[in-house]
Amino acid sequence: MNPNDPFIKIKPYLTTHSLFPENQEAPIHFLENSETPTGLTYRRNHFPFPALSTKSYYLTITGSVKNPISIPYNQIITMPSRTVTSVLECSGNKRAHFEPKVFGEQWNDGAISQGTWKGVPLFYLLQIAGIQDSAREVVFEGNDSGVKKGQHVHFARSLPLKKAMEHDCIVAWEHNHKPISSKHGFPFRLIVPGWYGMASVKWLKTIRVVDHPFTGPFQTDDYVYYPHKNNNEEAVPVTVSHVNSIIQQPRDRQILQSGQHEIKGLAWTGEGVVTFVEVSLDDSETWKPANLHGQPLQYQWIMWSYSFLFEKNREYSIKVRAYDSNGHFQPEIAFWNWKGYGYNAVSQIKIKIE
Ligand SMILES: Nc1nc2c(c(=O)[nH]1)N[C@H]1C(S)=C(S)[C@@H](COP(=O)(O)O)O[C@H]1N2
Ligand SMILES: [Mo]
Repeated sequence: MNPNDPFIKIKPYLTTHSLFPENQEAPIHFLENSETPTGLTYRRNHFPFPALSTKSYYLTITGSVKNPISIPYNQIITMPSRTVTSVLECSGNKRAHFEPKVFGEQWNDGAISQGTWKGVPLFYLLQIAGIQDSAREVVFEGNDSGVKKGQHVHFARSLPLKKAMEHDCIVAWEHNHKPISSKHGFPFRLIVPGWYGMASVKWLKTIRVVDHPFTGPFQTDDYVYYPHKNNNEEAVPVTVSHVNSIIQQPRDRQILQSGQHEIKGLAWTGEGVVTFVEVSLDDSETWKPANLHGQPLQYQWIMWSYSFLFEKNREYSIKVRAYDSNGHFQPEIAFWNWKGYGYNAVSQIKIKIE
């Protein structure tokens, strides 16, 4: 069998954690600098997939607004649009690396993908409905539902009004230049670039403006950093994605021949842009700058690489950390919280040279 034969397809797949609901990781070690193909985009779900059709689909905007409205699908997709290419990372990404370990989906490094989303800015829809002066937050309700802590609930999340009015928050109907696929939120999905994935509500059906803080279970129970093991004091909501990176090549515990090898991977951040990435081959004693491939762009990951001459009969630990334009960088030890969100410690692998 010739692996270069164009009729033999050799390609990466998703890694399955659960099927009902579906939770699968992207093959992050094999993703390119560009858009993640839809079929390789990670999947993170709390409930079974809803079955929806565009024929009678309306998006409702209600609550503390002057003109509550329901807008049909066909009308929404003719509205002024904005296109954003953005990383979407689950706040539980890399949870499996926490020490001490925490309960929850044991994501490794692949609960993240990059995609291009097209939709109408949320502020445009909110202006049509007319926000009342008492408004504080905007609640987004998905069409999927199930039982959570003994109660039947829909997946729902809120944004502070100020965040909701930012121009890059969109109600998308296209993903990677096609109608959003059924698993990723068809027909409408909120996209909040720069925030962890839970903010980007799939299968959006209702936008409700409220004059009080929203307290649904996915807002005040899940997606909260609880820094203490035995109590819920000093809780902070999960919002912006932390600066982070991954080493794609070599793979952890790989055995290589001596000589020059390229270390490469991706780096990203939620707010601002990645400014530089550095590599250490001596357990954090000295750090050398990696090459960044291209210009860092807001919301997008950037490829980095570093070439090194590896000596025979040795083991190497390779560490990588990214910095962003807001002065944030990956810490040696991640901020531990008992629900296991926002892991972004220095990326680290070990390799052996024969
Ligand atoms: N309606 C709805 N929206 C949702 C979710 C969900 O379960 N239901 N999961 C959230 C979480 S936690 C993440 S990380 C992303 C995952 O998006 P994806 O499956 O398209 O990658 O969607 C978010 N939006
Ligand atoms: Mo998530």
